[in-house]
Amino acid sequence: KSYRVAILGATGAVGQELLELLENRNFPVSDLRLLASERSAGRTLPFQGENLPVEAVSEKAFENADLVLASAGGSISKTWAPKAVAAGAVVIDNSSAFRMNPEVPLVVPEVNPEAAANHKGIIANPNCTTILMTVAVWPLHKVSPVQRLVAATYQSASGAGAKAMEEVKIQASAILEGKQPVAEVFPYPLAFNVFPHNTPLNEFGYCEEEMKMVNETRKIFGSQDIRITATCVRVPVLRSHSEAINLEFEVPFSPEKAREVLSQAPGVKLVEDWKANHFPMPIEATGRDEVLVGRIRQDISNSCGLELWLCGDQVRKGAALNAIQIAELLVAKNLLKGAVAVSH
Ligand code: 2RA
Repeated sequence: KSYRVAILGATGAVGQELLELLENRNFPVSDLRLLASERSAGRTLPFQGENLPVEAVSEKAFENADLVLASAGGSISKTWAPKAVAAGAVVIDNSSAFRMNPEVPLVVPEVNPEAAANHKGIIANPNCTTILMTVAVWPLHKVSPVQRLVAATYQSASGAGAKAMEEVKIQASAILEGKQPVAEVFPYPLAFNVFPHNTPLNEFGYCEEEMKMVNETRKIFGSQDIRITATCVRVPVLRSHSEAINLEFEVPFSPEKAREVLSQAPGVKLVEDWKANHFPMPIEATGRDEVLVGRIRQDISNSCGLELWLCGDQVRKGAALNAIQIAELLVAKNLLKGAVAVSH
């Protein structure tokens, strides 16, 4: 079987990664449409040795589509995802638009693949920080339920889009050349700087990015009583997020046991060279499918606490790869409506 696929937001950092992964993972595509804003229409992007045209999104574009991979922001998804579903497609949406909708499964294939079967046309891809963290924490949670989770994130510029990745390079060279202080030009100067994630704050002083980790993790784990707090920070790294995670269990969870569990966990690569003091670094996570986990150690302030450090490619496993893996799950379970049975 092969499928008619549309990528909504094809020219963005995640959209281009989706295109690359569809090709590299030999996803069974019979027809591919690249959709973006009017502004980007007319460009071409490479796929399977051809240069495919980027079209402006329209109702017509979803006709006969079996699968839509959307990564164009929440308002675009709110406008177009229901239309694509009405046209008979399944939409895997990378925006936050539908993630907390009880009708919409929020899926990390290594954690809750079974949730995908309940889709009613839309499946939501979790936020990148949530995906990376749940891939590493779920295997431990299955052994001993996590009571409390404290996350501190070190988020790459890619999370703010391709433009932000360019800006940090411009800022860095401006600083190195001694030009006008970047703080006078950019509201959130990132080169040689960090800043608390600048999404809107709630009445408790938590930003939306932090509340995504709290709320999405509870939905994915199916556990509303796990206590979670997060501090999300943007750092001058290009493409991979890092996270310091502190876990509290009901009973002690030894680092050795955690190491044994994580060394066999899907989507996880244990990176720990204690002698060389070498542990995951974002620059080593970039371009990889796995979440790199290391520096697993007893929390010395809490006998039931465990500390770990992780790095993961925000554009890949943090967004595009997770969405493609959900699509592969749908194909494997024949959950893609209207699949075109094309015999080769
Ligand atoms: C960020 N998680 O890194 C957001 C992007 N999806 O800002």
